[in-house]
Amino acid sequence: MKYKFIGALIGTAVGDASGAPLEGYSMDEVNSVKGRSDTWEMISGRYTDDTEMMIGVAESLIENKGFNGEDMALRFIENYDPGRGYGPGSKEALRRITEGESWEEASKTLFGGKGSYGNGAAMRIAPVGVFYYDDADKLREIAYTSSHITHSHVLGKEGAALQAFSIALAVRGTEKEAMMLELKEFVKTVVYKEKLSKVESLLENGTEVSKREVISELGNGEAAFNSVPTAVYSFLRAGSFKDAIVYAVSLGGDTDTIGAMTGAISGAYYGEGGIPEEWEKKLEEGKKGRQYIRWLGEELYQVKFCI
Ligand code: F2R
Ligand code: MG
Ligand code: MG
Repeated sequence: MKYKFIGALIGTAVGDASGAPLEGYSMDEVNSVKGRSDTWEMISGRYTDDTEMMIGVAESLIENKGFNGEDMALRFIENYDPGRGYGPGSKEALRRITEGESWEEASKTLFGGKGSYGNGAAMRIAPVGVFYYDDADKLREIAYTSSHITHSHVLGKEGAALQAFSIALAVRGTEKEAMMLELKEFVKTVVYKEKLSKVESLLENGTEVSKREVISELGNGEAAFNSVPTAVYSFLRAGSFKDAIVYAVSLGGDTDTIGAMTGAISGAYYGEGGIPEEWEKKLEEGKKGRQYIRWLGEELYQVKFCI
């Protein structure tokens, strides 16, 4: 179980770093840069906003032994490094909180008052998925409220909850074949129900499915509903952590984020031992690098089971 907690966090960072140099590339551009999928390696170990925000979520859950919105928002602000490539909505929400707005209010005014449905809440959710893996209602509540710091649109929050619940099922060791049914029962919005039905049909068609069809049916963009189902599909169709990440990144588009989310689910499912050692070792070191992320996974496990 401990290695599943660590796996989800390190998996986020490895998936993020694997996709980061290719973010925004089309599928054809990715494949011309990376070549044959069986020879893929990580180009760089530098992570982006996806992992930096995930670190903030983990730090806050550990320190508070559960969710504390004000503290989590402060962690995001303390860790914020613009060089990691943040989405404009998240940047604006954090700026507003820095200037004194409450974490409950700051995200509500974004995008003409509709709030963000970007994937920025889902990409950072791994610590919530592992910490609340055994309680689906609590997991949904904390996924929604932690998302709200930057993402107040229901589709942004629901994307984060779907991603967190996928991670929870992976922690529980649910058979892949049984996951689809659980996920379809879990989601509440029509948009995600329809996307999960598409995931199911694509899986039924097995290896016949082209990447172009996957991109057209599920998406590969920055909206949560165009990337969380794609990560779930990338995990479910693959037989290993490595295959899942290589496939997710090969679709192009929001490669770091689809990589991070696929890595979180796969890391929780296979455990840290399923992550290629050379990929994990390539992750950046430094103050909040590889060793620190591993430590956060261990601490989350300690807080969950040993305190
Ligand atoms: N920002 C980036 N990548 C671009 C820069 C990378 C470059 N390499 C660099 O280093 O500078 N990546 C990160 O952003 C994505 C997560 O975004 P988040 O946090 O959800 O931000 P935001 O702005 O809230 O949402 C993203 C976009 O979605 C559209 N959108 C969201 N809500 C909308 C609404 N209600 N109506 C219309 N559009 C909406 C907008 O286009 C948002 O900008 C990740 O990829 C992460 O890696
Ligand atoms: Mg990113
Ligand atoms: Mg991204």
